[in-house]
Amino acid sequence: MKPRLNTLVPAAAFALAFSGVAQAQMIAPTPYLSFADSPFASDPTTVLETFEDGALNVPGVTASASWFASSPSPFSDSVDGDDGAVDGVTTSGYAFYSASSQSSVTFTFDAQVLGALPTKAGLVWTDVGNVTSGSAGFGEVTFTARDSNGNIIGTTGPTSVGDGTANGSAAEDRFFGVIHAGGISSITMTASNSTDWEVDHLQYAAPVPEPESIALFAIGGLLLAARVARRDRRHG
Ligand SMILES: [Ca+2]
Ligand SMILES: [Ca+2]
Ligand SMILES: [Ca+2]
Repeated sequence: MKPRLNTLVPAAAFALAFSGVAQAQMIAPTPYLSFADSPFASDPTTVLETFEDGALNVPGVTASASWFASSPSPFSDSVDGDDGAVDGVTTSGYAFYSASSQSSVTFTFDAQVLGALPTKAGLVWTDVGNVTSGSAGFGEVTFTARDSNGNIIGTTGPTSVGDGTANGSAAEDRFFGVIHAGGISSITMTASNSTDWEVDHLQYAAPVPEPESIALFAIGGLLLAARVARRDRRHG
């Protein structure tokens, strides 16, 4: 029997309308000295990568090539609190470094591993050193989030960042984030004038969907399809 395409299309339209209800909320850059400064700190499902074990290894996320966790050094610029003290000292922690070659970093989330795409995601910009234009130690960064189809759902910036020094410093550090109920497949930070910069505190939350909301969603789609099928029988 031929599938009744005309009954399936309205159900798909319903699903699209439903998922489109929630717009992405971009979180303006905010000062950040420890995880307590995160807008996601009060959400117990938030997963935090501090890079303090020298690797990106929290579940369900991969980074674009070449970036690596940089060891503590005078040029490493971790989130301040990662060494156990919010004291202005940032060089005894790990950050995630552009390898002197990358102007952009993308973190891609795996819905299979996480159970669902995250609905919250963010990271902290911590430093810029050498630049390709402008003044050393000052950068321009843009933060972008994408949905499950890879479409851009929001952009923050370009935002001016930096304090003029490649050495570790805390007051310049900024959190960038996004909230999107429909799911976030990736976040990207791009520096328009540098391949010598660092980020830290990648974080995301992928709450398990509530069973009743899934059931309601499915029932809604089925009811609509059934109504259209009845109408088709009457008019067909
Ligand atoms: Ca510190
Ligand atoms: Ca760190
Ligand atoms: Ca810094």
